[in-house]
Amino acid sequence: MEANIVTTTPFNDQKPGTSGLRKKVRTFQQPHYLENFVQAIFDTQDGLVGGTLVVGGDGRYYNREAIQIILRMAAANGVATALVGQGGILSTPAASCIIRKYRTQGGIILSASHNPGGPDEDFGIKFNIGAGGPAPESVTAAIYARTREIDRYLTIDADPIDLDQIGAATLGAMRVEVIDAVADYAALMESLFDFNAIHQLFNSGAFRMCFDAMHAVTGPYAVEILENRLGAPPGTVINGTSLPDFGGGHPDPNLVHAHAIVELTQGAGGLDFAAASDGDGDRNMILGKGCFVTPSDSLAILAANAHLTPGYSQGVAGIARSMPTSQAADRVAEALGVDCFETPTGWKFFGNLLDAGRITLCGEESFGTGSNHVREKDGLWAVLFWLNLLAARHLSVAEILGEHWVRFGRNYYTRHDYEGVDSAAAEGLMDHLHRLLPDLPGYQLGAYRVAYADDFSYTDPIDGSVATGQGLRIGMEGGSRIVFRLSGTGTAGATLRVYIEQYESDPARHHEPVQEALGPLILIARELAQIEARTGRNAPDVVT
Ligand code: VG1
Ligand code: CO
Repeated sequence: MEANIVTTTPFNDQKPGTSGLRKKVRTFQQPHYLENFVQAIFDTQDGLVGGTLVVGGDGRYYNREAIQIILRMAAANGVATALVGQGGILSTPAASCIIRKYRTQGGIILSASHNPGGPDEDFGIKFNIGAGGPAPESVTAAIYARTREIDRYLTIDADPIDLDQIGAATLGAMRVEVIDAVADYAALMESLFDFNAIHQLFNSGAFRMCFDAMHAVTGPYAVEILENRLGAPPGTVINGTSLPDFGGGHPDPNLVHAHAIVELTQGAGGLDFAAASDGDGDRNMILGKGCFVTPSDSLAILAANAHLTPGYSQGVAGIARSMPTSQAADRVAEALGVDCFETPTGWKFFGNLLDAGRITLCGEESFGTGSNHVREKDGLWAVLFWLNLLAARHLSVAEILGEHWVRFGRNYYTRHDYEGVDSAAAEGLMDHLHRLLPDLPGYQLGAYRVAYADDFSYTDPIDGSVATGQGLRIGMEGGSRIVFRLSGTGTAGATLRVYIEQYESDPARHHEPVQEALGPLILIARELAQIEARTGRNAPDVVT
């Protein structure tokens, strides 16, 4: 079948952010908008011609339409085979799993992750490379450069593929295989964790949990793994039906947006364990009875206990965390005698370290944890890891957490987000801080003396690539830190993220309310950045 060559002109706003291109649905629905970006992928990723491409998304509004457009374009561009998740669904970690397992040349994942969905909300697209992970900056830069000069794209005339029936079909000269979206991922999880021990934990009758899929992509994965394979009681997974608008909510597993399960763990009758995942299934929130495990602590705890699980019985080769993530993992790495890497925000920066075998586990403060099993962060994986630990150690979540702090000290940690801030005001605030940086070292801020202040840049230890402008760090003597950055995943205005951390070695002081323990540093951050004067906000929108 002949490809149609469609004339187009560039859009000037197709630069991928922290995790792909995210825009309002209506932006993507403009004529040629999605097509231009997709063609830029095909024009720059030669391996796809004659190769295999994985396609799937988080099921949000416009997912199915986008997949049909992408499949027709893939056929026109000479892709030999497309593997598509049934119903157009693939969680982000499942997509990574499938790209790797079938040794494909890459994948296109349709998701705006934790951002709301629906006709007036967000959509997103990103390209993952053959190793299974998000495209590194060199690739996203090439795709972006291509979008700036694109003048045509290729497609074919063809009827839509039936995405709901598992099986093979042809589209032009391309083979399309609609595959089970869950099976390969579930098999991978079964190979990593002690499913018998977790099964027994559920059977004991003394353990009650809840998993909130937030009406997003993890519903079918969680039902299959937790309820069908591990024997958790039916109803353990709540909000398990994927909906195109996520039921109108923010599919963001944090203390604010997943508040319902926080309440389920409170009080005398509280659940022993609760967890949630986000829109595309790569984030996780971990709760125990009356307690919340910060993602930074979770990474450190998984690393310290990894040897108790079958998949990581050899221990960890190294750990990496994104720069704003607390330094709790660094202490574990030191105790284990392995390297700990500090990378810029975004999972794409972990790929080379994982591929090179330099790290086994990695994580971000933004509810992201993962390992070398795929090349994305993985929500359900983290939940299963915790369940494996609970089953192996016969301790509660709070006991594991408390014991970890006694052994390693506690890194008190919080993130304050100011959302929908005027972009110029946010840039002005960052410029202002930038100008302060050179004078800060040695300066006394309240009870803290500044040890260093810089604009974080990172040189990849494997390929030497350099990423600059990755956030402003102000480090105090003794290890406390304040970090400022602007979000790279939003679709309207700017989001200012302020990350605050303080180390406490004394176990007698490990149980203070977090916002109080960090109160003085929070105040310093607000004043230093002139947040209220510059943004008009006297409090953050989201505190995690
Ligand atoms: C946020 C998080 C970052 C994460 C990214 C993608 O980015 O801070 O840690 O990697 O989202 O996660 P930003 O630039 O908004 O701070 V997801 O689950 O949205 O793909
Ligand atoms: Co996500």
